[in-house]
Amino acid sequence: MTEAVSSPEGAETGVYRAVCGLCDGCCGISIALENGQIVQIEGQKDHPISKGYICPKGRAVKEMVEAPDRIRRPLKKTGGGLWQEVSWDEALNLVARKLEEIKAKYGAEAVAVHVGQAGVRKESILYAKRFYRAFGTPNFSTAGSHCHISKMMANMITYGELPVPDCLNSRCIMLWGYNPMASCPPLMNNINEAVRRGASLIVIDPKATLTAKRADCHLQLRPGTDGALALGMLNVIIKEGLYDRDFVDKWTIGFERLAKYVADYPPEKVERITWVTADKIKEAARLYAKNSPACIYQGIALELHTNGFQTIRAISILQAITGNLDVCGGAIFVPAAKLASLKFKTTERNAKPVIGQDEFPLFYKHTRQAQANIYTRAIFEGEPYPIKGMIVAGSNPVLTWPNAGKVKSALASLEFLVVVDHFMTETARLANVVFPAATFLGRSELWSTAHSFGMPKIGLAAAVLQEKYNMSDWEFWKELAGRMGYGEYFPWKSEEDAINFRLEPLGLTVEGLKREPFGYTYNKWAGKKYEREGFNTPSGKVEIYSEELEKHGYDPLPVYKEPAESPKSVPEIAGDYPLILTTGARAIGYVHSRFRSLPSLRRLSPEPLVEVHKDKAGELKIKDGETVVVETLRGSIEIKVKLTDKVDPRVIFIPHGWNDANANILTDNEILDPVSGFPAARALLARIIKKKTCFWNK
Ligand SMILES: Nc1nc2c(c(=O)[nH]1)N[C@H]1C(S)=C(S)[C@@H](COP(=O)(O)OP(=O)(O)OC[C@H]3O[C@@H](n4cnc5c(=O)[nH]c(N)nc54)[C@H](O)[C@@H]3O)O[C@H]1N2
Ligand SMILES: Nc1nc2c(c(=O)[nH]1)N[C@H]1C(S)=C(S)[C@@H](COP(=O)(O)OP(=O)(O)OC[C@H]3O[C@@H](n4cnc5c(=O)[nH]c(N)nc54)[C@H](O)[C@@H]3O)O[C@H]1N2
Ligand code: SF4
Ligand SMILES: [Mo]
Repeated sequence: MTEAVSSPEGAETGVYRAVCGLCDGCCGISIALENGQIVQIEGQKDHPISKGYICPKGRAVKEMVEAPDRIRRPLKKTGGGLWQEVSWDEALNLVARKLEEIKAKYGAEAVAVHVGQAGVRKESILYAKRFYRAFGTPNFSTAGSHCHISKMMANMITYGELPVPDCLNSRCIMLWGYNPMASCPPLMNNINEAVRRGASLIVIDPKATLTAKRADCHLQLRPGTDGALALGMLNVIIKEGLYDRDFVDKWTIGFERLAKYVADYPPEKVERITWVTADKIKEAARLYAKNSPACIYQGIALELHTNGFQTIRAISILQAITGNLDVCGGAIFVPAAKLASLKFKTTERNAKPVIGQDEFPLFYKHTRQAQANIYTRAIFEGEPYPIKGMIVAGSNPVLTWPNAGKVKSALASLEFLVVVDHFMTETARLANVVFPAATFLGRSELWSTAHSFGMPKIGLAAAVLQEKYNMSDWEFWKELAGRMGYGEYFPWKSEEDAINFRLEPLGLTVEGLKREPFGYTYNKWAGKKYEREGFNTPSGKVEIYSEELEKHGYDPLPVYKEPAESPKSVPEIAGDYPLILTTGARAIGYVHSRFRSLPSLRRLSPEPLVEVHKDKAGELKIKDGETVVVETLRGSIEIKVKLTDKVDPRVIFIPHGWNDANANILTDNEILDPVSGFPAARALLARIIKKKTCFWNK
């Protein structure tokens, strides 16, 4: 391919630089267009982070853009339940009218706006926020209801920052419930490089993944017992004096109380809880504590538990007391870019509480968002008041939210549902109106490597394609707002106009950023920020003991509680549901529920499979490839068996995002993490039943 340029500037033939928006990897891709059609895609070899790499999803971008099943026109459901193509104007006017009707009848709070994983960290979410504020509902939620925020809250409450692991300068890297080989391959490349340079690798994962096989130390624990494991490691580190005394004395509060608490978690006891041998626990604790600087990646597997928040606190404290905060090679506090806010203050505030505000006050305090996992309660029981309408943009709740059976019937029962997506998803099928969104190649937005790679850089991913029939999410929110009389809140003429406004405090412009294809370094990391400013907590120190938690009725120390569903917490249920189920470990070819219809990606993982240990399969008399029924207290799915020796015989693994075998039929939205409201997607009780075969099939 010839040299890529940064943006098409009206031309539709040429080679253009784009930034892949499908995961946090921010890979640089070169896209060759001929008359507006993609003819070739490849990684940019000169890109400083991705260095020419793109994963199978990046290579499938052409398939995604041109997918025959992509929606190209707004669709309206007719009285007979059939879909009718309508103009953008008609669809937007219809939605504006219906939303006004609901507002007049029940109040603005009866409409919830949800932006899913495809919209978070994108610029267009800022427009979605302006829309919900202008409309007057307090109920705005994001994928943060089940992703990232629990970790963010645990770190913020403990030391006022969400640090980023600085793996390239680290001597010991711990991947805790995190598998970047599938979830962020460019980051795995950096980790591999650090390991080549001599860093030790510790992996904490109930599965012997390929990443785990590369580790110096793999702790194959029982799902959901990470908190106990962290306490066991703290026990060893404190008992053996392997922590940083100066740091602890000067910069922490509550260490003595922690020491007393973890004294009750010796490795031998933790072995009985976690199934990891006491020797392995000691080995990992020593390896980590004696090889500073060391860093810990806190994966989503830690968040998706009923005890996830406190587990992450325990791990955060582990990295604090070993002196690894804000040091090169440790957990660094990366400065955020000072961009102008697109937030506007409304003069009228809706007096109704946000859904989840009373139950999860700290989640609300840290996000100002609704907790989407309990929308079903508002829809079915009118608690605390009814939700009657919803706009869902960039999410597929029927496949991704906990207790999906209930979610599906809740969404189906709404008076009005609007979905903005590329495809007719299982959620879109329930909608009254579906809008065809442009892909990330059809819009302009900022990207940053601050939160993923710890590099304080921002850059511009300029629109590369003109997707004739699809509006970008930005335009959708602006156009809808315009029709509802909120045009004044959307004064920017274009996405780039709004981005220019955002960039002003940095003295940057869209045009300027187009000349910085690898991003602009907006700040320098200086290290040990706390020595200059203290920690951003009420005490100015690392709050091992948190009065803020205590004030809200939560445990002030990072206590371990069994998962709500476990053989130890509910043995009476475990009698009938003896297996431990973990769902949703990432596959490299898919993003959650996306891409099942793209041939090159489908080939990589053609069907959903439940992974079962060979011995357990023998005991249950089930064979490889056999279709079985997996059941939990919520419901059951049919799914094919894959035999493996990579998991413990007591544990089974099911991927999420498949309509054919929806893992979230099995998950729960009743018992949630008490602090964050996160669901327990990674530790539930289940059973496998042999499918009854009709006698003539035998
Ligand atoms: N290809 C791809 N990449 C993605 C995504 C995607 O859908 N597809 N999604 C993106 C998003 S939104 C997120 S949040 C990230 C998540 O990315 P990661 O944080 O890497 O999460 P997973 O790969 O889902 O899970 C990591 C590991 O957790 C293990 N695990 C399961 N249960 C437990 C447990 O109880 N304890 C521990 N310690 N480990 C457990 C699994 O075996 C798995 O190997 O990925 C992002 N990147
Ligand atoms: N059982 C189980 N459930 C889980 C998880 C798990 O590990 N286990 N993980 C959870 C996590 S971490 C997350 S983040 C959530 C994610 O859950 P969701 O937020 O529902 O994410 P997706 O399934 O990726 O749905 C994104 C939708 O947006 C569409 N889309 C893609 N790009 C765009 C765009 O530019 N604009 C618009 N409007 N639409 C677009 C896609 O076609 C897709 O239908 O799932 C959660 N659910
Ligand atoms: S790793 Fe794949 S999905 Fe992630 S940014 Fe790179 S090409 Fe895109
Ligand atoms: Mo996520």
